[in-house]
Amino acid sequence: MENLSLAWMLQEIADLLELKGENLFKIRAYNKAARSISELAVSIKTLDADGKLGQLTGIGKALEAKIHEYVATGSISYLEQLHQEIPRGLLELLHIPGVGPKMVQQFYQQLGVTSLDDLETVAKARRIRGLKGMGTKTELSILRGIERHRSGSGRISLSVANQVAQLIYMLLEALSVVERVEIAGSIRRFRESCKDLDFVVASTSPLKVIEVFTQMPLVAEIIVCGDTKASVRLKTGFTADLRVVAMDQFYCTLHYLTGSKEHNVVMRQIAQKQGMHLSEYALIKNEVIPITSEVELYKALGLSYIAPELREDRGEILAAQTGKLPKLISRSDILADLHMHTTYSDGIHSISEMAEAAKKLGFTYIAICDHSQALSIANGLSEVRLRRQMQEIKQLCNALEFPILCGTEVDILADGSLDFDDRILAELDIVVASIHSGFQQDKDKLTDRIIQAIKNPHVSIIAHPTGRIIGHRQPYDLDMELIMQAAFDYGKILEINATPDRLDLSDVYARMAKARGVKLAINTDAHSVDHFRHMDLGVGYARRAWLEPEDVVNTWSIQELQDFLGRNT
Ligand code: DGT
Ligand code: CA
Ligand code: CA
Ligand code: ZN
Repeated sequence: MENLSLAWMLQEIADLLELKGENLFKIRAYNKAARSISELAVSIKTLDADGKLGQLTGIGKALEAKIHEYVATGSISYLEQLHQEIPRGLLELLHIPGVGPKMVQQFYQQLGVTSLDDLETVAKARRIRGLKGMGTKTELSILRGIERHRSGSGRISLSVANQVAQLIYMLLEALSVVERVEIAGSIRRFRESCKDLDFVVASTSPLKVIEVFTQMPLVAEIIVCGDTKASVRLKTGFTADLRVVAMDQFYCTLHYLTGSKEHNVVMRQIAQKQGMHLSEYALIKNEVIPITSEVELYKALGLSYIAPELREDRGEILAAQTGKLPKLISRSDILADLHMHTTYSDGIHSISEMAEAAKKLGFTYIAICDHSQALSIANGLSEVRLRRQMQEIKQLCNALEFPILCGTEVDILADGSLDFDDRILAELDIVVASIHSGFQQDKDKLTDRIIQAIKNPHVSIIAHPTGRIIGHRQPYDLDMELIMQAAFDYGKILEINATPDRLDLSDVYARMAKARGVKLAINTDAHSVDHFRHMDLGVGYARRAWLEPEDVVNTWSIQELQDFLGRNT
């Protein structure tokens, strides 16, 4: 709980410093600290108590003092001071494409703009074109940007939504008046981005639950506060909805609020056809039919249980009627993680640290795939360093009694060739290939680059195939039909990269791959031991693609995988 709110505060400091036009290094330091703290597996309180804050990467003396202050007092006086200097509304302006800190300063100082609404007003009043370096074009693009920002690009990534939801869940669960609580909505369905958080609670004292919910420290503003529902805007910027019902309504309400809306509509029709009525609170046939689980609700309608990840009206209801639902993969099916980085390239833990952590988490083997030489910003490996790493991995396998596959994440270069010679690729246990540059090429060129990589006999997996960064970068313009056909023809694996802002392949493409007989890998692409937990996210997301254990190579033993790759050692 502490880690996340601290990370938010540090990020806010970084953003405010940017608005002030402060030194770039200082801003980056706060950015980095926010990121690394949000990814930590241990509580910042524990680290502080053990005097270990200084050992965190990227945390210098000044930051350490502020973290210490936060642990001791729950706030950071420096942040409060910055808030006194800079109006809160200005931060939101930075979300408008093309609007940077310098522009925001001009809007604030010369036009008195302190919010998005203000900015819209001055743009419509044609006052922006009068500012130095700006014109009618700027004005128009700002208006368009504001419109787009408001029309729902404001979705949050699943992993952020889920982290905050878990905090609120724990808080509600701890209340003695709460009989049951569940997270519902798009988070429960593992959608890659979410508009808000949804909670369902069973309680005989709804007012008490609502009081606690609306008074949480995380709440910035109460939007709705009724007898059975509440809606609040959190300090994190997004909203959280709560519904409190009686225990005998809980499962119908949970089902309704889990959605999706499209799934609910079909469910209601199915009920109607059987002379029943399904509402947000109950299933009724003349009188209320008692429902004590979601399994029972589906059964009452003649359906087998449909997992939340499938509830998108993508054929799941027909499958549930005909006994054709997939036997979905689950976290316990996963034996290995096949894509991760170490200190050899841009990871922050050593090979042995990664291996030890993976072993502890129950993985039975891993593959180390550090970056190749072309990716110099990530300290990519030369052939010489890769050879040295291969040696070290061999020794560590024996020392740790834990199988580690020696691999690489080789760059697919702009012309479609690979960043290492076939000669050295042939010596590796596994080769992950991916694009990190030249995204702006046209569709044919990009598709061809990936297909060339697929055709290379040494390549095993194509990593994060479409290159999307959720909320920041659209997928590359690719012909996925051709890519999947090639992957099938050449027996190559496509990755579902479980990095929270990637989730790439998407659920839709992963399902398409399965349908075409292409195998998938779910990999964390971990750059530290803390990232292994993203495997849960990757598996949940893979369930949205209807994947079963047999579709996913991480469920195979090391021998089965090596047989598939044709590299028996
Ligand atoms: P989101 O918030 O956009 O990421 O997606 P959801 O699915 O969490 O949507 P949300 O929070 O608006 O509503 C939660 C669930 O409530 C939704 O999945 C299904 C149910 N629901 C909301 N509005 C309607 C509606 O108009 N009709 C039906 N049948 N269900 C609805
Ligand atoms: Ca929602
Ligand atoms: Ca909602
Ligand atoms: Zn990687």
